[in-house]
Amino acid sequence: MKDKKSWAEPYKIKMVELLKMTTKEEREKALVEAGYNTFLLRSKDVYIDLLTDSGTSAMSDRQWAGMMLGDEAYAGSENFYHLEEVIRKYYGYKYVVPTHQGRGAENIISKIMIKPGDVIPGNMYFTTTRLHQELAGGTFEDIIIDEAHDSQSLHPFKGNIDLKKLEQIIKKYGADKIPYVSMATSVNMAGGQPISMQNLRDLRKLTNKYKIKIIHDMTRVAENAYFIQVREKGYKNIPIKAIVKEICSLTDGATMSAKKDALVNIGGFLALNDKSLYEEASNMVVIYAGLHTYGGLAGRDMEAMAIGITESVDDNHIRARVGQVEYLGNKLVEAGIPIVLPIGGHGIFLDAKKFLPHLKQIQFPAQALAAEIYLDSGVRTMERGIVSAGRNKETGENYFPELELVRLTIPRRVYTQAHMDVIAESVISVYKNRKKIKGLEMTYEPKYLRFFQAKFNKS
Ligand code: PLI
Repeated sequence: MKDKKSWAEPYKIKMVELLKMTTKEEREKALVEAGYNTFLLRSKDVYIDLLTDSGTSAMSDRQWAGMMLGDEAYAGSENFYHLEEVIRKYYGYKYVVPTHQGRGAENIISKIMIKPGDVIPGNMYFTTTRLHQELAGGTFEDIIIDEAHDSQSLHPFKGNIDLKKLEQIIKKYGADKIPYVSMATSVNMAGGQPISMQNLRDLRKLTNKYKIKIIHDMTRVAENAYFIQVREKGYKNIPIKAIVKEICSLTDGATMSAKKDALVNIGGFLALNDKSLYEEASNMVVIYAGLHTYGGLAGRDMEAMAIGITESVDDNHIRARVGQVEYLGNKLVEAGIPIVLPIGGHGIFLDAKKFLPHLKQIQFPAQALAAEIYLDSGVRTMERGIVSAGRNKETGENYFPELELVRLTIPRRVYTQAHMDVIAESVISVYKNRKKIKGLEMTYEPKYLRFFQAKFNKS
Protein backbone atom coordinates (compact mmCIF):
# COMPACT_ATOMS: atom_id res chain seq x y z
CA MET A 1 0.00 0.00 0.00
CA LYS A 2 3.09 2.22 -0.12
CA ASP A 3 1.98 3.72 -3.42
CA LYS A 4 -1.16 5.15 -1.74
CA LYS A 5 -0.93 8.66 -0.39
CA SER A 6 -3.13 8.18 2.67
CA TRP A 7 -1.60 6.87 5.86
CA ALA A 8 -4.86 5.16 6.97
CA GLU A 9 -4.52 2.80 9.91
CA PRO A 10 -3.79 -0.84 8.98
CA TYR A 11 -6.24 -2.12 11.63
CA LYS A 12 -9.84 -1.73 12.74
CA ILE A 13 -11.27 -1.09 16.19
CA LYS A 14 -12.68 -4.01 18.20
CA MET A 15 -12.99 -2.54 21.70
CA VAL A 16 -13.25 1.03 22.98
CA GLU A 17 -12.58 2.85 26.23
CA LEU A 18 -15.01 5.66 27.01
CA LEU A 19 -13.56 9.11 27.62
CA LYS A 20 -14.74 11.60 30.17
CA MET A 21 -15.41 15.22 29.28
CA THR A 22 -14.78 17.80 31.99
CA THR A 23 -15.78 21.43 32.48
CA LYS A 24 -13.30 24.27 32.61
CA GLU A 25 -14.04 24.71 36.33
CA GLU A 26 -13.25 21.06 36.99
CA ARG A 27 -10.02 21.32 35.05
CA GLU A 28 -8.99 24.48 36.87
CA LYS A 29 -9.46 22.74 40.22
CA ALA A 30 -7.56 19.64 39.06
CA LEU A 31 -4.70 21.80 37.77
CA VAL A 32 -4.30 23.68 41.04
CA GLU A 33 -4.34 20.38 42.97
CA ALA A 34 -1.67 19.04 40.60
CA GLY A 35 0.57 22.07 41.23
CA TYR A 36 0.43 22.92 37.49
CA ASN A 37 2.32 19.72 36.71
CA THR A 38 0.51 17.56 34.16
CA PHE A 39 2.26 14.48 35.60
CA LEU A 40 0.32 15.01 38.82
CA LEU A 41 -3.12 15.10 37.21
CA ARG A 42 -5.35 12.09 37.68
CA SER A 43 -5.97 10.40 34.34
CA LYS A 44 -9.72 10.39 35.00
CA ASP A 45 -9.59 14.19 34.63
CA VAL A 46 -7.93 13.98 31.20
CA TYR A 47 -9.80 13.94 27.89
CA ILE A 48 -7.05 13.22 25.33
CA ASP A 49 -3.83 12.02 26.92
CA LEU A 50 -0.68 13.11 25.09
CA LEU A 51 1.55 13.00 28.16
CA THR A 52 3.61 10.21 26.68
CA ASP A 53 3.76 7.44 24.12
CA SER A 54 5.25 5.20 26.82
CA GLY A 55 3.15 2.21 27.84
CA THR A 56 0.08 3.86 26.33
CA SER A 57 -0.22 1.86 23.10
CA ALA A 58 -3.29 -0.19 22.21
CA MET A 59 -2.28 -3.83 22.01
CA SER A 60 -3.54 -5.98 19.16
CA ASP A 61 -5.89 -8.96 19.49
CA ARG A 62 -2.84 -11.18 18.86
CA GLN A 63 -0.97 -9.59 21.74
CA TRP A 64 -3.94 -10.08 24.06
CA ALA A 65 -4.26 -13.68 22.89
CA GLY A 66 -0.54 -14.09 23.55
CA MET A 67 -1.06 -12.96 27.12
CA MET A 68 -3.23 -16.03 27.66
CA LEU A 69 -0.20 -18.13 26.77
CA GLY A 70 1.80 -16.71 29.69
CA ASP A 71 4.14 -19.36 31.07
CA GLU A 72 4.45 -18.08 34.62
CA ALA A 73 7.38 -20.26 35.60
CA TYR A 74 9.98 -18.65 37.85
CA ALA A 75 12.75 -20.06 35.66
CA GLY A 76 12.98 -20.82 31.96
CA SER A 77 9.58 -19.44 30.86
CA GLU A 78 8.71 -20.34 27.27
CA ASN A 79 7.80 -16.70 26.69
CA PHE A 80 11.38 -15.65 27.46
CA TYR A 81 12.66 -17.97 24.74
CA HIS A 82 10.11 -16.61 22.30
CA LEU A 83 11.17 -13.05 23.16
CA GLU A 84 14.85 -13.94 22.77
CA GLU A 85 14.15 -15.52 19.37
CA VAL A 86 12.25 -12.43 18.16
CA ILE A 87 14.97 -10.04 19.37
CA ARG A 88 17.62 -12.11 17.58
CA LYS A 89 15.49 -12.25 14.43
CA TYR A 90 14.52 -8.57 14.14
CA TYR A 91 17.34 -6.77 15.95
CA GLY A 92 20.18 -9.26 15.59
CA TYR A 93 21.56 -8.93 19.13
CA LYS A 94 22.84 -12.20 20.57
CA TYR A 95 22.02 -12.03 24.26
CA VAL A 96 18.95 -10.68 26.03
CA VAL A 97 18.21 -9.71 29.62
CA PRO A 98 14.56 -8.74 30.11
CA THR A 99 13.89 -5.76 32.38
CA HIS A 100 10.71 -4.23 33.72
CA GLN A 101 11.22 -1.17 31.48
CA GLY A 102 13.94 0.89 29.80
CA ARG A 103 15.48 2.40 32.91
CA GLY A 104 15.99 -1.07 34.38
CA ALA A 105 18.27 -1.81 31.43
CA GLU A 106 19.95 1.61 31.78
CA ASN A 107 20.70 0.89 35.41
CA ILE A 108 22.37 -2.42 34.59
CA ILE A 109 24.44 -1.21 31.63
CA SER A 110 25.60 1.87 33.59
CA LYS A 111 26.58 -0.21 36.61
CA ILE A 112 28.53 -2.79 34.63
CA MET A 113 30.27 -0.49 32.15
CA ILE A 114 30.81 2.92 33.80
CA LYS A 115 33.55 3.63 36.36
CA PRO A 116 33.70 6.83 38.45
CA GLY A 117 35.36 9.56 36.37
CA ASP A 118 34.24 8.12 33.02
CA VAL A 119 32.72 10.21 30.27
CA ILE A 120 29.75 9.07 28.18
CA PRO A 121 29.24 10.98 24.94
CA GLY A 122 25.75 10.81 23.47
CA ASN A 123 23.41 12.36 20.89
CA MET A 124 21.53 14.55 23.37
CA TYR A 125 20.73 13.53 26.91
CA PHE A 126 17.67 11.60 27.94
CA THR A 127 16.52 12.16 31.53
CA THR A 128 16.71 8.62 32.95
CA THR A 129 19.67 7.59 30.77
CA ARG A 130 21.84 10.50 31.95
CA LEU A 131 20.81 10.04 35.57
CA HIS A 132 21.90 6.38 35.58
CA GLN A 133 25.20 7.35 33.96
CA GLU A 134 25.72 9.99 36.66
CA LEU A 135 24.72 7.67 39.51
CA ALA A 136 27.40 5.24 38.25
CA GLY A 137 29.97 8.07 38.55
CA GLY A 138 30.06 9.12 34.89
CA THR A 139 29.53 12.45 33.15
CA PHE A 140 27.40 12.85 30.05
CA GLU A 141 28.76 14.93 27.13
CA ASP A 142 26.41 16.06 24.37
CA ILE A 143 27.79 15.35 20.89
CA ILE A 144 24.66 15.83 18.78
CA ILE A 145 24.98 18.15 15.77
CA ASP A 146 24.27 21.84 16.50
CA GLU A 147 21.18 21.82 14.25
CA ALA A 148 19.41 19.61 16.81
CA HIS A 149 19.30 22.54 19.24
CA ASP A 150 17.60 24.80 16.69
CA SER A 151 13.86 24.09 16.47
CA GLN A 152 13.60 25.63 12.99
CA SER A 153 16.53 23.89 11.29
CA LEU A 154 15.20 21.61 8.54
CA HIS A 155 18.15 19.22 8.66
CA PRO A 156 16.65 15.80 7.79
CA PHE A 157 18.73 13.94 10.41
CA LYS A 158 18.88 16.16 13.47
CA GLY A 159 19.72 13.11 15.59
CA ASN A 160 23.14 12.84 13.91
CA ILE A 161 26.33 12.79 15.92
CA ASP A 162 28.95 15.46 15.31
CA LEU A 163 32.01 13.27 14.87
CA LYS A 164 34.36 16.21 15.38
CA LYS A 165 32.83 16.82 18.82
CA LEU A 166 33.30 13.12 19.60
CA GLU A 167 36.91 13.08 18.46
CA GLN A 168 37.65 16.17 20.60
CA ILE A 169 36.22 14.39 23.64
CA ILE A 170 38.29 11.29 22.90
CA LYS A 171 41.44 13.46 22.60
CA LYS A 172 40.61 15.40 25.75
CA TYR A 173 39.83 12.49 28.09
CA GLY A 174 41.41 9.48 26.35
CA ALA A 175 39.55 6.51 24.90
CA ASP A 176 40.00 4.48 28.08
CA LYS A 177 37.77 6.98 29.94
CA ILE A 178 34.93 6.40 27.47
CA PRO A 179 33.17 3.08 28.16
CA TYR A 180 30.79 3.58 25.24
CA VAL A 181 29.00 6.11 23.08
CA SER A 182 25.34 6.38 24.03
CA MET A 183 23.58 6.52 20.66
CA ALA A 184 19.81 6.98 20.53
CA THR A 185 17.70 6.40 17.47
CA SER A 186 14.78 8.88 17.15
CA VAL A 187 16.23 11.37 19.63
CA ASN A 188 13.44 12.08 22.07
CA MET A 189 14.57 15.40 23.58
CA ALA A 190 15.38 16.82 20.13
CA GLY A 191 11.78 16.22 19.03
CA GLY A 192 11.88 12.60 17.85
CA GLN A 193 14.62 13.34 15.32
CA PRO A 194 16.39 10.51 13.46
CA ILE A 195 20.05 9.61 12.97
CA SER A 196 21.05 8.65 9.43
CA MET A 197 22.56 5.31 8.49
CA GLN A 198 25.54 7.09 6.98
CA ASN A 199 26.23 8.94 10.23
CA LEU A 200 25.97 5.69 12.14
CA ARG A 201 28.39 3.99 9.76
CA ASP A 202 30.85 6.85 10.20
CA LEU A 203 30.40 6.63 13.97
CA ARG A 204 31.12 2.90 13.84
CA LYS A 205 34.31 3.54 11.89
CA LEU A 206 35.53 6.15 14.35
CA THR A 207 34.65 4.12 17.45
CA ASN A 208 36.33 1.03 15.95
CA LYS A 209 39.50 3.08 15.52
CA TYR A 210 39.52 3.86 19.25
CA LYS A 211 37.98 0.52 20.36
CA ILE A 212 34.98 2.23 21.92
CA LYS A 213 31.63 0.44 22.10
CA ILE A 214 28.29 1.84 20.93
CA ILE A 215 25.28 1.24 23.16
CA HIS A 216 22.07 1.92 21.30
CA ASP A 217 19.01 3.40 22.98
CA MET A 218 16.62 1.61 20.62
CA THR A 219 13.40 2.74 22.28
CA ARG A 220 12.05 4.18 19.00
CA VAL A 221 14.24 2.43 16.42
CA ALA A 222 11.41 1.58 14.00
CA GLU A 223 10.37 5.24 13.79
CA ASN A 224 13.98 6.17 13.03
CA ALA A 225 14.08 3.44 10.35
CA TYR A 226 11.00 4.98 8.73
CA PHE A 227 12.76 8.34 8.34
CA ILE A 228 15.78 6.59 6.83
CA GLN A 229 13.44 4.87 4.38
CA VAL A 230 11.79 8.11 3.25
CA ARG A 231 14.73 10.52 3.52
CA GLU A 232 18.03 8.71 2.99
CA LYS A 233 19.37 7.91 -0.45
CA GLY A 234 19.23 4.22 -1.32
CA TYR A 235 16.62 3.17 1.26
CA LYS A 236 13.33 3.93 -0.52
CA ASN A 237 12.65 0.30 -1.37
CA ILE A 238 14.22 -1.31 1.66
CA PRO A 239 11.70 -2.73 4.18
CA ILE A 240 11.65 -1.30 7.71
CA LYS A 241 12.69 -4.70 9.09
CA ALA A 242 15.92 -4.65 7.11
CA ILE A 243 16.70 -1.04 8.06
CA VAL A 244 16.11 -1.76 11.75
CA LYS A 245 18.42 -4.77 11.58
CA GLU A 246 21.11 -2.79 9.79
CA ILE A 247 21.00 -0.06 12.46
CA CYS A 248 21.38 -2.63 15.24
CA SER A 249 24.22 -4.38 13.40
CA LEU A 250 26.30 -1.20 13.65
CA THR A 251 26.12 -1.22 17.46
CA ASP A 252 27.37 -3.46 20.29
CA GLY A 253 24.30 -3.60 22.45
CA ALA A 254 21.07 -1.84 23.30
CA THR A 255 18.73 -0.70 25.99
CA MET A 256 15.07 -0.85 25.10
CA SER A 257 11.95 0.59 26.62
CA ALA A 258 9.48 -1.73 24.90
CA LYS A 259 6.70 0.56 26.14
CA LYS A 260 7.18 2.69 23.03
CA ASP A 261 8.02 1.13 19.65
CA ALA A 262 7.30 -2.41 20.79
CA LEU A 263 3.64 -1.71 21.57
CA VAL A 264 3.36 -3.00 25.13
CA ASN A 265 2.15 -1.42 28.33
CA ILE A 266 5.14 -2.62 30.34
CA GLY A 267 8.52 -4.17 29.54
CA GLY A 268 12.02 -3.61 28.28
CA PHE A 269 15.34 -5.35 27.85
CA LEU A 270 19.08 -5.06 27.65
CA ALA A 271 20.58 -6.71 24.58
CA LEU A 272 24.28 -7.41 24.14
CA ASN A 273 26.65 -9.13 21.74
CA ASP A 274 29.53 -9.58 24.18
CA LYS A 275 29.19 -12.77 26.19
CA SER A 276 31.11 -11.69 29.26
CA LEU A 277 29.18 -8.41 29.51
CA TYR A 278 25.98 -10.42 29.16
CA GLU A 279 27.05 -12.71 31.97
CA GLU A 280 27.63 -9.74 34.25
CA ALA A 281 24.28 -8.23 33.26
CA SER A 282 22.38 -11.45 33.80
CA ASN A 283 23.97 -11.73 37.21
CA MET A 284 23.11 -8.13 38.09
CA VAL A 285 19.45 -8.38 37.06
CA VAL A 286 19.00 -11.07 39.69
CA ILE A 287 19.84 -8.50 42.39
CA TYR A 288 17.48 -5.78 41.23
CA ALA A 289 14.60 -7.34 39.31
CA GLY A 290 14.45 -11.12 39.18
CA LEU A 291 15.90 -14.12 37.41
CA HIS A 292 17.56 -13.46 34.03
CA THR A 293 14.72 -15.22 32.20
CA TYR A 294 12.07 -12.76 33.43
CA GLY A 295 13.80 -9.65 34.79
CA GLY A 296 10.77 -8.41 36.72
CA LEU A 297 8.20 -9.23 34.05
CA ALA A 298 5.42 -11.80 34.00
CA GLY A 299 5.62 -14.46 31.28
CA ARG A 300 2.55 -12.93 29.65
CA ASP A 301 4.29 -9.52 29.44
CA MET A 302 7.21 -11.09 27.57
CA GLU A 303 4.81 -12.81 25.16
CA ALA A 304 3.01 -9.52 24.42
CA MET A 305 6.41 -7.88 23.86
CA ALA A 306 7.57 -10.58 21.45
CA ILE A 307 4.41 -10.15 19.36
CA GLY A 308 4.57 -6.34 19.67
CA ILE A 309 8.12 -6.27 18.30
CA THR A 310 6.98 -8.28 15.27
CA GLU A 311 4.11 -5.85 14.62
CA SER A 312 6.26 -2.76 15.20
CA VAL A 313 8.57 -3.41 12.25
CA ASP A 314 5.76 -3.76 9.73
CA ASP A 315 5.95 -1.10 6.99
CA ASN A 316 2.22 -0.32 7.00
CA HIS A 317 2.15 0.05 10.77
CA ILE A 318 5.02 2.48 10.97
CA ARG A 319 3.82 4.53 8.02
CA ALA A 320 0.41 5.04 9.64
CA ARG A 321 2.01 5.73 13.03
CA VAL A 322 4.26 8.51 11.76
CA GLY A 323 1.58 9.60 9.28
CA GLN A 324 -0.78 10.42 12.12
CA VAL A 325 1.88 12.48 13.89
CA GLU A 326 2.58 14.35 10.64
CA TYR A 327 -1.13 14.98 10.10
CA LEU A 328 -1.35 16.82 13.42
CA GLY A 329 1.95 18.61 12.87
CA ASN A 330 0.94 19.88 9.45
CA LYS A 331 -2.31 21.28 10.85
CA LEU A 332 -0.35 23.28 13.41
CA VAL A 333 2.21 24.48 10.87
CA GLU A 334 -0.64 25.68 8.60
CA ALA A 335 -2.00 27.69 11.54
CA GLY A 336 1.39 29.34 12.10
CA ILE A 337 2.11 27.58 15.41
CA PRO A 338 5.85 27.35 16.17
CA ILE A 339 6.80 23.66 16.40
CA VAL A 340 10.02 21.71 16.09
CA LEU A 341 10.76 20.98 12.44
CA PRO A 342 10.97 18.63 10.67
CA ILE A 343 8.01 16.87 12.33
CA GLY A 344 9.36 14.01 14.46
CA GLY A 345 8.33 10.40 14.88
CA HIS A 346 6.43 10.19 18.14
CA GLY A 347 4.94 13.58 18.75
CA ILE A 348 4.68 17.27 18.02
CA PHE A 349 6.91 19.55 20.04
CA LEU A 350 5.69 23.13 20.51
CA ASP A 351 8.47 25.70 20.74
CA ALA A 352 7.47 27.44 23.98
CA LYS A 353 10.13 30.17 23.66
CA LYS A 354 8.55 31.25 20.38
CA PHE A 355 4.97 30.59 21.56
CA LEU A 356 5.42 32.69 24.74
CA PRO A 357 8.22 35.16 23.97
CA HIS A 358 7.11 37.41 26.86
CA LEU A 359 8.22 34.79 29.44
CA LYS A 360 11.80 34.23 30.62
CA GLN A 361 13.00 30.62 30.65
CA ILE A 362 13.15 30.65 34.45
CA GLN A 363 9.39 31.30 34.44
CA PHE A 364 9.01 27.79 32.97
CA PRO A 365 7.22 28.72 29.73
CA ALA A 366 6.77 25.12 28.54
CA GLN A 367 5.36 24.05 31.89
CA ALA A 368 2.97 27.02 31.83
CA LEU A 369 1.91 26.25 28.26
CA ALA A 370 1.23 22.58 29.02
CA ALA A 371 -0.97 23.68 31.94
CA GLU A 372 -2.83 26.16 29.72
CA ILE A 373 -3.58 23.57 27.03
CA TYR A 374 -4.99 21.23 29.66
CA LEU A 375 -7.13 24.04 31.04
CA ASP A 376 -8.44 24.87 27.57
CA SER A 377 -9.50 21.40 26.45
CA GLY A 378 -8.50 18.61 28.84
CA VAL A 379 -5.68 17.61 26.46
CA ARG A 380 -2.71 16.55 28.58
CA THR A 381 0.78 17.31 27.23
CA MET A 382 4.15 17.56 28.95
CA GLU A 383 7.10 19.85 29.48
CA ARG A 384 10.45 19.11 27.80
CA GLY A 385 12.52 22.13 28.71
CA ILE A 386 14.20 23.64 31.74
CA VAL A 387 12.26 21.52 34.25
CA SER A 388 13.14 18.26 32.48
CA ALA A 389 16.78 19.34 32.04
CA GLY A 390 17.28 19.61 35.84
CA ARG A 391 20.47 20.86 37.48
CA ASN A 392 24.18 20.39 36.83
CA LYS A 393 25.34 17.66 39.23
CA GLU A 394 28.58 19.56 40.08
CA THR A 395 27.40 23.17 40.42
CA GLY A 396 23.74 22.63 41.32
CA GLU A 397 22.80 25.34 38.79
CA ASN A 398 19.77 24.91 36.52
CA TYR A 399 20.56 23.79 33.00
CA PHE A 400 19.05 26.26 30.51
CA PRO A 401 18.48 24.08 27.42
CA GLU A 402 18.17 25.76 24.03
CA LEU A 403 14.98 23.80 23.44
CA GLU A 404 12.06 24.75 25.67
CA LEU A 405 9.32 22.48 24.41
CA VAL A 406 5.85 21.17 25.09
CA ARG A 407 5.50 17.61 23.83
CA LEU A 408 2.23 16.39 22.35
CA THR A 409 3.10 12.71 22.34
CA ILE A 410 0.85 10.48 20.28
CA PRO A 411 0.13 7.03 21.76
CA ARG A 412 0.28 4.27 19.14
CA ARG A 413 -3.01 2.95 17.69
CA VAL A 414 -5.12 4.81 20.29
CA TYR A 415 -6.59 8.05 18.94
CA THR A 416 -8.38 8.88 15.69
CA GLN A 417 -7.94 11.58 13.10
CA ALA A 418 -10.88 13.46 14.65
CA HIS A 419 -8.99 13.51 17.96
CA MET A 420 -6.05 15.07 16.10
CA ASP A 421 -8.43 17.79 14.87
CA VAL A 422 -9.64 18.52 18.42
CA ILE A 423 -6.04 18.76 19.64
CA ALA A 424 -5.13 21.18 16.84
CA GLU A 425 -8.19 23.33 17.58
CA SER A 426 -7.18 23.60 21.23
CA VAL A 427 -3.55 24.52 20.54
CA ILE A 428 -4.68 27.11 17.99
CA SER A 429 -7.14 28.66 20.44
CA VAL A 430 -4.46 28.82 23.18
CA TYR A 431 -2.10 30.43 20.64
CA LYS A 432 -4.67 33.14 19.92
CA ASN A 433 -4.77 34.03 23.63
CA ARG A 434 -1.07 33.47 24.27
CA LYS A 435 -0.30 36.99 25.47
CA LYS A 436 -2.43 36.44 28.57
CA ILE A 437 -0.49 33.34 29.68
CA LYS A 438 1.50 33.92 32.87
CA GLY A 439 4.72 32.22 33.98
CA LEU A 440 5.16 29.86 36.93
CA GLU A 441 7.42 29.53 39.95
CA MET A 442 8.55 26.20 41.38
CA THR A 443 7.27 25.58 44.90
CA TYR A 444 8.49 21.99 45.35
CA GLU A 445 11.53 20.43 43.72
CA PRO A 446 12.43 16.75 44.19
CA LYS A 447 16.10 15.79 43.95
CA TYR A 448 15.92 13.37 41.01
CA LEU A 449 14.01 13.69 37.71
CA ARG A 450 12.18 16.71 39.05
CA PHE A 451 9.81 17.06 36.09
CA PHE A 452 7.82 14.06 37.28
CA GLN A 453 6.90 15.44 40.72
CA ALA A 454 7.72 19.17 40.93
CA LYS A 455 4.94 21.58 41.92
CA PHE A 456 4.37 25.14 40.73
CA ASN A 457 2.32 28.25 41.35
CA LYS A 458 1.45 31.13 39.06
CA SER A 459 4.22 33.76 39.32
O1 PLI B 1 10.34 4.82 30.76
P1 PLI B 1 11.29 3.66 30.62
O2 PLI B 1 12.03 3.36 31.87
O3 PLI B 1 10.66 2.45 30.03
O4 PLI B 1 12.38 4.08 29.50
C1 PLI B 1 13.25 5.13 29.68
C2 PLI B 1 13.57 5.77 28.36
C3 PLI B 1 14.78 5.58 27.79
N1 PLI B 1 15.11 6.17 26.61
C4 PLI B 1 14.24 6.96 25.94
C5 PLI B 1 14.65 7.57 24.66
C6 PLI B 1 12.99 7.19 26.46
O5 PLI B 1 12.13 7.96 25.78
C7 PLI B 1 12.62 6.61 27.73
C8 PLI B 1 11.39 6.90 28.35
N2 PLI B 1 10.61 7.85 27.88
C9 PLI B 1 9.49 8.29 28.39
C10 PLI B 1 8.88 7.78 29.65
C11 PLI B 1 8.82 9.35 27.66
O6 PLI B 1 7.72 9.79 28.06
O7 PLI B 1 9.37 9.77 26.62
